[in-house]
Amino acid sequence: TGKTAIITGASRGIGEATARHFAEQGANVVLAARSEGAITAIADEIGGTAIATDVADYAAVAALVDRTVQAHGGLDILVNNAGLIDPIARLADSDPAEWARVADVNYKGVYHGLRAAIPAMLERGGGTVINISSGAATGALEGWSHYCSSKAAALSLTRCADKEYRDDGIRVIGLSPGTVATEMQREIKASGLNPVSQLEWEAHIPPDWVAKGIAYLCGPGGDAHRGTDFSLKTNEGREA
Ligand code: NJP
Repeated sequence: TGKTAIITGASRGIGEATARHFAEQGANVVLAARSEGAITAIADEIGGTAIATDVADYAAVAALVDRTVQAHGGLDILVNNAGLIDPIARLADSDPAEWARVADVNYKGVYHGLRAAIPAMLERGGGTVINISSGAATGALEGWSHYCSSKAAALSLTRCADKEYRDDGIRVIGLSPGTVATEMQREIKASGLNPVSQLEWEAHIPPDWVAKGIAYLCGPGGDAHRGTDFSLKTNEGREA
């Protein structure tokens, strides 16, 4: 209650569910994504603020943090949730620009968030950064080289950042959500590759469960998981 939180990738899926849950808990919620219409509509509904942001653009992420600090007097929580997997393709079929774009969002986007938020959190005397990770960070799936390697790099950032700021009251925690019922799973299924893409919709975790996991990590429960990936599982006990 009363905390200020930025959630990236808040236009749909896990990010939207997290924005809604945080608002219900009484946080000042700042929604960031590229789809300005979508985040504005959600922000109007939940009493939050929408700031159109491409996380691949550092200047945009820095402006997002600055505007949040100006509006709310500080920043307590950053959820680096924005991510993409499309297009899924085996290495020899991949397009170099599209491959690099996934790294720009899933990996560099997390760095941009950390780089912009940490000074504001130091000013505040502490804070929590949640990086939405994946079982793919430590796994290998056909056609997912861009996604697995970008999530592995982001997990390394989680570890490094938590270590650097451990004594400054800033916690950096990863969360691997398992397979979640969002647009991303529709894209995975459409690719036709890998057993994980054959799952029925009902086998996926509802996005609001993930939102509650994120809220748990932002409270005292997160202390035990800093610098690591906290893993949610599907209701069949399967990891992503
Ligand atoms: O995906 P989806 P999820 N700048 O496609 C935004 C991870 N994860 O909710 O910009 C800013 O419904 C995009 O907004 P827009 C996954 O890797 C998932 O499932 O308007 N935002 C949208 O709001 C990701 O890190 C599963 O297009 C950008 C959001 O990202 C996180 O969970 C499993 C952006 C994507 O919404 C949320 O994914 C797992 C940019 N450049 C990890 N590019 C799963 N679903 O099963 C995209 O292990 N966005």
